Amino acid sequence: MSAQAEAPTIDMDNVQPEDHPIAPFIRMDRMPHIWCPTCGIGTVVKCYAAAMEKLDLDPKTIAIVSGIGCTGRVAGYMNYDAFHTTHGRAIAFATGLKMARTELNVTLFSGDGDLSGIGGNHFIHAARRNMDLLVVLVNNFTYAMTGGQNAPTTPLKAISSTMPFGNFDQPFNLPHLAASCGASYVARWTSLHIRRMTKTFEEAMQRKGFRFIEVIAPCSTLYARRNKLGTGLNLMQFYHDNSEIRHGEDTRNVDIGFQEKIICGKFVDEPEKTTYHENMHTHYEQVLGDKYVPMPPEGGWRDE
Ligand SMILES: Cc1ncc(C[n+]2csc(CCOP(=O)(O)OP(=O)(O)O)c2C)c(N)n1
Ligand code: SF4
Ligand SMILES: [Mg+2]
Repeated sequence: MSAQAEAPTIDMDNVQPEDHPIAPFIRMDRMPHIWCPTCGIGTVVKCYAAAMEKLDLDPKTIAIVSGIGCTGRVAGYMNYDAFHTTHGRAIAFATGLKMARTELNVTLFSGDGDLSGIGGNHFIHAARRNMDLLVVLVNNFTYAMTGGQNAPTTPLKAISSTMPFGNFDQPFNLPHLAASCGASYVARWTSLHIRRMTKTFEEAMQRKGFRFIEVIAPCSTLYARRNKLGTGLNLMQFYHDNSEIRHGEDTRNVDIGFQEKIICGKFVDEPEKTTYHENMHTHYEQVLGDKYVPMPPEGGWRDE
């Protein structure tokens, strides 16, 4: 027998969708999904599922929340308790869920428009409170689902359906927005960084507080085509050639310019930073002493 184990052979003629390694994490009855070929949103789902496979957490302790948009569809495809909420209200909904069911590990997936446009106010306050939520924002530089309008993330000079002569409206630097408001974990990857993104999801799931992960994944159909950036493969090549990993970089330096270098990495990681719930309990214990009855009780409401 050779020292190296033989690789299992796959009978390609009889492979079923259910044989895919991430199938247990996906609602396979909802396939095919709505996303365009080469869209990066599916890659984000794949990386999250791969992280969940490694973590092997009790599915009953997981909840997924999304707003509205192409990215907002993620909640409907994940095989967990999931909530497809209204446009811009994913963080507000997730905050309420976490307040009532503290034992849940709540992950949000939503778009740049949903979370930083109409939902921007909820974003800054949840980060300020270090609310215990994992927020995955797919930044495709546009309002994709509604036709490629200018978003608060559209790079200067980029063309959108509402800025046909190029954008002059200063975009957000989202990692800096999150970090400056108080998020305890901030990272950015592109949809090319499959392994790093998966590891970041794995790590962030085990942290507490407001954890913000931005994934750059330009909409190939509306943003890339309109800006003549080529196919999905060209976008991957661009990320390959123009991403620079700078862990711990000051978030003031991670702005994104049109077709300019994309700074990626883990920028903030403060595992000891206290969360909203911890601050609340500490405060009431101090001011009320024995009279304080934590609600919900420690460990949450869950009954087996
Ligand atoms: C209150 C409200 N306003 C507007 C809309 C229309 N709408 C649906 S999705 C969307 C934009 C979504 O953009 P983004 O969050 O970036 O998601 P993407 O489609 O780019 O993934 C808008 C404006 C809506 N559904 N509800
Ligand atoms: S329109 Fe853009 S963001 Fe939406 S699925 Fe297609 S490529 Fe993805
Ligand atoms: Mg978008």
